[in-house]
Amino acid sequence: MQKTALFYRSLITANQRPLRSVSLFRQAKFLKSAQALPDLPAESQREIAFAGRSNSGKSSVINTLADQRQLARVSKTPGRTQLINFFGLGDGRFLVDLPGYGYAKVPVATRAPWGRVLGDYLHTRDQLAGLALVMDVRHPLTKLDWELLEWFRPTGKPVHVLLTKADKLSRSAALQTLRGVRSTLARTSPNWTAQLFSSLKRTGIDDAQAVLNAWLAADGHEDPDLEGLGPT
Ligand SMILES: Nc1nc2c(ncn2[C@@H]2O[C@H](COP(=O)(O)OP(=O)(O)OP(=O)(O)O)[C@@H](O)[C@H]2O)c(=O)[nH]1
Ligand SMILES: [Mg+2]
Repeated sequence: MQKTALFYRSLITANQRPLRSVSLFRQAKFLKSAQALPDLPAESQREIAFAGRSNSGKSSVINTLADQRQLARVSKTPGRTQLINFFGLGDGRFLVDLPGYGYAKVPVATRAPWGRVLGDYLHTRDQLAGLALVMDVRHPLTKLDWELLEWFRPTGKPVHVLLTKADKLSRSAALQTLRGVRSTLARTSPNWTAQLFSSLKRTGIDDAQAVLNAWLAADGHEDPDLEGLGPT
């Protein structure tokens, strides 16, 4: 009798337990690469874009969040991601891997149109819920990062800075950088936040997913699947 009661209680607990945020990102599947704004998928209802300098680690962040090794293409050669790559999470939600900026060896003729497409995407894409801005923790807030932030600011949408490759610094140096970046961002906009991340060491995943999940919950309503997943 007692065993039966325990069995039913375990069922209820399992039902009430919120889905781990990780399950949403694990569903990521490549949908398409877009070269221009008309190519953007119309079926997207809500998406998060990953921007940042070339080689900062954007594609690696997406792979780490999705817990998949080769979802987004990672390379030692800067400028690898050259198209706007869409990864579906189901239910009209997407992660978007953007081409990196600041890679000087890309010929200007190639860079200029990309600048335009990216700029227009960031300004006009209604479905874009927020921007995950990836920076190498050793080189945060470069001039080009500020140009992007200033470009994005008029949208009023949130920005979450992922200071990645945190494994390259000692813990105390990384934390010192984080404190500096946070206070600089807070002086500029109340909805710009930052955290440490490492794709190599798989650190910062829970914090990043909590922020991104909240953005993906449609229209600011709490997604019932994601309840209780506040920042850790
Ligand atoms: N040590 C360390 N290396 C990393 C980390 N994340 C990425 N890298 C390395 O940094 C390089 C660039 O990573 P990508 O993820 O391809 O960077 P990206 O920003 O997508 O680059 P582009 O698409 O060229 O703009 C690769 O050699 C990765 O293995 C990290 O957290 N720690
Ligand atoms: Mg990339």
